[in-house]
Amino acid sequence: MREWWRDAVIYQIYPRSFQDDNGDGIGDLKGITRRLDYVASLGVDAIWLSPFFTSPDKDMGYDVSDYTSVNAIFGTIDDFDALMAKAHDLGLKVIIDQVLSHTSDQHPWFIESRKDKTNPKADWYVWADPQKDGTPPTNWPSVFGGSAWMFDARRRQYYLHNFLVSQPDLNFHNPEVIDALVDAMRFWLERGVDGFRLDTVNYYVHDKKLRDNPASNWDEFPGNPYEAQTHLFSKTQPENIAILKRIRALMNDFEDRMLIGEVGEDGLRQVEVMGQYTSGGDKLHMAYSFAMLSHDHSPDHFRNCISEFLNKAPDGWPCWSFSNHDVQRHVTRWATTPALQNTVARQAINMLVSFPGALGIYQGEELGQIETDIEFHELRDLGYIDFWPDNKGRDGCRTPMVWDANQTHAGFSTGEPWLPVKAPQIARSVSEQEGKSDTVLQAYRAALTFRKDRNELRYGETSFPKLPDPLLAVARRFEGKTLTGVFNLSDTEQAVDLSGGAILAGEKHAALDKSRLTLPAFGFAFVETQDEGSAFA
Ligand code: TEU
Ligand code: CA
Repeated sequence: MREWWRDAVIYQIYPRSFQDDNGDGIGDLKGITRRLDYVASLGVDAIWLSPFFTSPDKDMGYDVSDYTSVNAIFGTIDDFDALMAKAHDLGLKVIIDQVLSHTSDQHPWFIESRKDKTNPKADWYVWADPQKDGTPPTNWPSVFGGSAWMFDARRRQYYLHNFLVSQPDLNFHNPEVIDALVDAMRFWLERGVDGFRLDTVNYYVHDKKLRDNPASNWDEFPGNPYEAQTHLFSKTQPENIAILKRIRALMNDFEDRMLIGEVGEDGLRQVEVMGQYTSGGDKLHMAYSFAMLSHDHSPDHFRNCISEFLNKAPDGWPCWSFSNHDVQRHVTRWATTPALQNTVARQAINMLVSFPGALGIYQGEELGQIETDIEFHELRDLGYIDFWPDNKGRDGCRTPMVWDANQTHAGFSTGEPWLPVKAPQIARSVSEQEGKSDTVLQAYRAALTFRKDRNELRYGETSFPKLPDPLLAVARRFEGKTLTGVFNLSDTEQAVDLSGGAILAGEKHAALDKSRLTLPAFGFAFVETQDEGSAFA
């Protein structure tokens, strides 16, 4: 039998915003446990929990100050065990986030490391002397803007932080660091977690020689900006492979566990690194793609993301998703008018289930949730504060789940929620959709059931019959049958002629008259054909 993760649908839970149980306005583990029946009812296979570890929450848990304890605002380790037991009872696998690339500056390791140059943890982080003129050791940029180096007055050295200043990077050239991280991971494996999502897995190792990244005018790589990306010295170094193998060996000591690495790279470099990290069966099981988190909603884009991966990494494995806690919600990104938001949401899940590999769903997208407008006084995510208001940070996709439109704060909390619960979001509550046909929630359940029922979508070989823009066709062929998803990625009606013998299957937002398939704005349909037959005339 095929491993469980290969075609798993993974539901991402952002603990702060899922369900508050004790009324302090912040979601918690008990709250999640309470809502797991709902999660299972969607037909997903696994949950991925964003970090719930002890943390000062400068980056909302992605700045860990103790890898093996539960942040008191989320509950206790007993609450976690109870959550996992309930999830397993419901047949849900539990994947937890591991933020290994950096710690919080409040982690005891860093507090010790920064004391002087000789303490036992002195080399656990990436310390380097200033250049002669006092400037940072390299030109490496932080993802959140500015230099990736911060000067520390006490050591009179710079330390590396690829993200916030309060997220110092661990030194993966030091074997003691890797041992300590492996121990922390073993702790959770022994507790029974089914897998890890490895945060920023391509940032673990930096260039030991501290060479500058090439200039951003790409002069060295004429005509090919993607080529230039391979020469960044701040991330994705060759030594990373050995570390992934070490972590994989740990996983192999346990049964049926899985590693999914978050690979954030630009352009074609994305599929290349995803392939490198998942091929060979001795590194990551799969890689979480950033490619479809973008504004690009063109047929070419989706076709390229997938076919590039299949071509470049035939034995690698992808996980696709459209939304997560770092990006604007896809309905907001892709709907051309508010009236089409639900239509886009319905099309999106049907498109997602047509893709080969594992799939990720971000809490609330099954409601067709849209980005929340955030005012400055409501801002909590400080990552992009230097860019306000051009970049309003990531709070707009992190506002609480809306359960019941008739309860205070839509049933998320009896207290004041840490991020606002606003009317446009409340209108999409579970209570407004549950039990009704013609809702986004119903479309999600139907699409996930369809994927479970149809081996073509789970195991089928993938090809992309060429249709004129703005139509996308994704064909999945298995044991003599082909299911072809057809998607109109525009807000104007499109039509296509089906071949003789083609029939429609599953949900649709389209009309068939004789052989003519008409797809309204953001419409879709699945076409079933036998043998080698093409779906289109
Ligand atoms: O996000 C990683 C992230 O933001 C980068 O991968 C970035 O988008 C990319 O490299 C651009 O090229 C993860 C978490 O999901 C996020 O919430 C955290 O803030 C971040 O790591 C730091 O831990
Ligand atoms: Ca709480």
